Amino acid sequence: MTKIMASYLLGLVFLLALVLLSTASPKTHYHDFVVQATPVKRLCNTVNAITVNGQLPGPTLVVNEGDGLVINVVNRAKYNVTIHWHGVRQMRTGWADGPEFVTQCPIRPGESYTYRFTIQGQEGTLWWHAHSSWLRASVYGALIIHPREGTPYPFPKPDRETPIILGEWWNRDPVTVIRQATRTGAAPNVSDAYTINGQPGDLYKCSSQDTTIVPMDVGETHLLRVINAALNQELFFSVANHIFTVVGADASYLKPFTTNLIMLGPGQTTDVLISGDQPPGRYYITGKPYQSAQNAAFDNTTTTAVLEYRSVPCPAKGLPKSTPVLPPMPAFNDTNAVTSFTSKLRSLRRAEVPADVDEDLVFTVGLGLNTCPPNFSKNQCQGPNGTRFTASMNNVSFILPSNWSLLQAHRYGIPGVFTTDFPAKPPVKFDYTGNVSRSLWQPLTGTKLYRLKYGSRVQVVIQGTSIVTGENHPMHLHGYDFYIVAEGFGNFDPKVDVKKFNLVDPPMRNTVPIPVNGWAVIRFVADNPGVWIMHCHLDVHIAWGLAMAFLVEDGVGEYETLQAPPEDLPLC
Ligand SMILES: *[C@@H]1O[C@H](CO)[C@@H](O)[C@H](O)[C@H]1NC(C)=O
Ligand SMILES: *[C@@H]1O[C@H](CO)[C@@H](O)[C@H](O)[C@H]1NC(C)=O
Ligand SMILES: *[C@@H]1O[C@H](CO)[C@@H](O)[C@H](O)[C@H]1NC(C)=O
Ligand SMILES: *[C@@H]1O[C@H](CO)[C@@H](O)[C@H](O)[C@H]1NC(C)=O
Ligand SMILES: *[C@@H]1O[C@H](CO)[C@@H](O)[C@H](O)[C@H]1NC(C)=O
Ligand SMILES: *[C@@H]1O[C@H](CO)[C@@H](O)[C@H](O)[C@H]1NC(C)=O
Ligand SMILES: *[C@@H]1O[C@H](CO)[C@@H](O)[C@H](O)[C@H]1NC(C)=O
Ligand SMILES: *[C@@H]1O[C@H](CO)[C@@H](O)[C@H](O)[C@H]1NC(C)=O
Ligand SMILES: [Cu+2]
Repeated sequence: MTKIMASYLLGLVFLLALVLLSTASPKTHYHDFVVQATPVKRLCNTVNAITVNGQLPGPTLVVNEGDGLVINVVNRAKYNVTIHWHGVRQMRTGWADGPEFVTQCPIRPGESYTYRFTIQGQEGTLWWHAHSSWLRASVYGALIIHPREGTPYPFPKPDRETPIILGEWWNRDPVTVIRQATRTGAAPNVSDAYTINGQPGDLYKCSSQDTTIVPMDVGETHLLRVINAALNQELFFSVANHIFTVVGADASYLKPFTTNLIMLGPGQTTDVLISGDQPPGRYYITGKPYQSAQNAAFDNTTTTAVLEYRSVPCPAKGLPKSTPVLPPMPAFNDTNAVTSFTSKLRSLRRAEVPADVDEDLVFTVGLGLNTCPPNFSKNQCQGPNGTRFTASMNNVSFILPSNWSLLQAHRYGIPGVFTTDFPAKPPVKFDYTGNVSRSLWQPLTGTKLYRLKYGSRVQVVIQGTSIVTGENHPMHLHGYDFYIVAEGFGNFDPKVDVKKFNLVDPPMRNTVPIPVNGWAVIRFVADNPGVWIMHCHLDVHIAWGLAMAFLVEDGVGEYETLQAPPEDLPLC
């Protein structure tokens, strides 16, 4: 009797455990991030780089959709720092978004701040990085979001998954590099290398011993989660002899398609499947620049890792491993290759694009030149012909506040920190991508926000300009994913181009590379109250002012209202 009872009970417990497992409730992940100076050796030099927990790249965060994150950031470095969780929607938790002087004041040396947020409705690959000066050159890592337990991927489960983080390396403290540029008004020094998972690879000096090796088995399917964490460079990415099946970008699923080349702007991620269908061997994984600006200096090098089949026999003792195969790569300025890739992106599912819009905005994005101010010396004006570089959106070069963050100023009603008169349309209409008169090259400066009512349906035509030079700008919006409903070259023409809008299955992203001398149209619903910066993700352009911010008002009730600020939120 008791025996039967016991086995019955055991069965019940087993059943209960099964039920609990299959409906695993969201977890909360706790992490400590210690920001600290760490000696890092690359390219025959040792640099005291700022890292998280002494790692480069920093720790990979792995969560399931629906999970919470609590990350205590302790600043043991000599610089102010903040951390941004790139692409995380931060619904009502703007206090955890991270851009310095936008949603928080910096975490000063010796201080700490705990970021608390939840991942809701996003699956795939995102990442995190410092959002203060140029610290993100070495303060970055992957954020991987699996579906909820028991929920499959919308593609066959890969046998293996590897984050591939493309980075950019200077043989100097990158903060010194941008400070020098800010002082001189010239373009900052270009980097010394690109990296894959922190390593430059075989084509650079003193690097081949530490080249990143990505293992592969014959017959397996391998999910590469590719992230462009470079500061200032859009990058082509390919793997010799292996075709990609693209399945996601910026933590949104895509209709699968095949290609042997992808391009990522800084800030973007792309998930691709590759198959172990090649003769067992060693194949280069490569990242190299896509450079669309004319006559601009850039780091023209190629980073490599090695895809290595595990069945490749080890070479006899003392012999080197075989030289991997290099994939063919496009020219640095092959814009056609970029267009060919981006035009294939389609949301996997039918998109919920707003059919009508309440806000019909047009924002120009581009560079500019300031004439040398009278009180400046010659070495403060080392831009072209004795000018200083600048950049703007709708002719406003964005200045960050320094005594309050925008979100704190908004919350506490502090006057004098920002204005809400960011123009809805370019203040002057001109042939944006033509031969622009020099009288239009110098923008004004300001901390101007654009106010949005809660729930408003927003369309932004982001129009590139050819001022100084046309360039592909990877525009990133915080706090939102948006649909890219169309893009093209030249000046956006509503009469013609509206017909090209894809309102059925446009890709949803958080960063859109605006075609060089062209435009892109995005749509989103303003359902996340707070202050959200939109900026070019080339860090050199942020420093010049290529940014603006939206102020999204609260709606009605708790679920449409920004949460209260955390008690440990830093003050300026
Ligand atoms: C930038 O490059 C120039 C020329 O190579 C060099 O003299 C200067 O020290 C560099 N500056 C920084 C901050 O790396
Ligand atoms: C970049 O390097 C490649 C060789 O790797 C060369 O063919 C090309 O001309 C270079 N481009 C520039 C702009 O320096
Ligand atoms: C790319 O650059 C090369 C010079 O390196 C030039 O000959 C070619 O016209 C450029 N192509 C485009 C599309 O700009
Ligand atoms: C600088 O001046 C030279 C000579 O006058 C001119 O050819 C060039 O276009 C100027 N560059 C810029 C960016 O203004
Ligand atoms: C904040 O700084 C701005 C510009 O530096 C200044 O105009 C404003 O008065 C300051 N606000 C407060 C509250 O200190
Ligand atoms: C651009 O316009 C200026 C005058 O506004 C003219 O001097 C110059 O030749 C033009 N350049 C081109 C390439 O058409
Ligand atoms: C930007 O504003 C400045 C200052 O008012 C003006 O000189 C310039 O022509 C404007 N440029 C554009 C593109 O609107
Ligand atoms: C750090 O940020 C504070 C404002 O919070 C500012 O007063 C201070 O100058 C900054 N320090 C550095 C080194 O930038
Ligand atoms: Cu830019």
